[in-house]
Amino acid sequence: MKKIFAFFVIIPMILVSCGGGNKSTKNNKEKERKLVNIPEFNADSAYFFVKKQVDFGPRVPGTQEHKECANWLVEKLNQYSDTVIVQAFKARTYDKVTRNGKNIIASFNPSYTNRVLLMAHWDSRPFADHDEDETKHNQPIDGANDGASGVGILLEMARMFQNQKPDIGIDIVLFDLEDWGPPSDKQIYEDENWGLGSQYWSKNPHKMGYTARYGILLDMVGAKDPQFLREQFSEMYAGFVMDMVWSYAGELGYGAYFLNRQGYPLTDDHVWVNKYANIPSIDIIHVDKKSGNGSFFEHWHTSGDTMDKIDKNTLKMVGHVVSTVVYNE
Ligand code: AHN
Ligand code: ZN
Repeated sequence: MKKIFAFFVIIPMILVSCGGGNKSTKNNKEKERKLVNIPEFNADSAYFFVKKQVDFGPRVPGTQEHKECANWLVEKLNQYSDTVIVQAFKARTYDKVTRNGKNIIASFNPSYTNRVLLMAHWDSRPFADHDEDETKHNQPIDGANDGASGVGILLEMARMFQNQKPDIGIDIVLFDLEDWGPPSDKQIYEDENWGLGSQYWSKNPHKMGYTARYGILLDMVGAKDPQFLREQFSEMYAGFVMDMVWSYAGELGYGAYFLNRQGYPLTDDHVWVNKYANIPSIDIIHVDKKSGNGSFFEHWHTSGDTMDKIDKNTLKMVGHVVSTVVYNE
């Protein structure tokens, strides 16, 4: 009886440990090794980069604050990356005024063909048209979350890449003139009035024939307890990127923020990158049904989008997820 027991219990155990079980351990180890080896994303540093932008004042195209911030962004990116290209362009806003913009592109391993694109917008909105105080509707916003948060995370990632080069090519593109869409009370909404810098870059990339395997856009990624839903255009154009990023987020323990729920379709910079540059790209963007504006984070396009709304834990989480994606390539 004992011998029979040994045959039925021990033999299958040996088979399992020599077969499939072994293989999955090896895969896990390989995965773990990379996950462990990635440098830690420094949220204090990212926070400082967000604050530095906000301290210039609203980065409204055409202003001195905008110019000074551009100079600083170029200086930092020159310090961290292999090449920086400033792409100056002209674009017509909804009010039929032609304005000057600057897209800022920093590249790592510029000769590699295997590339990933990381994006954010660095301009801030000229009007707080969603403020409950109407007298503020014509004032520009600080855009601590709407703009500066994504840029701050990408600057910190650039600093990481300098310390530890990823095995792939990376391009960080900071778009200008994202946020000069018409004020909401004008009721002349058109998708084409948003994302003027990304429309320009997507039709005229900084390098002829430029492409990347996929892109990730960060927009409003710094407020406390964010809700990142599976935005619909991202799902449509770049489902595999969505699946990959959301599954890393889940694995890293952030499933309560990177929700596996369908979000609205949102016209943001990634739409133009998908449409015109044909690079499958997703948008990580904070949407919140509870907010007064019905969709985005609470202080969206108000005078309240200030530094005190920025939470280091959120910067840390998003930086951790995106850097994990990049270093596992
Ligand atoms: C919409 O209002 C649908 N898109 C604007 C995207 C945006 C503005 N992101 C930040 N500011
Ligand atoms: Zn905005």
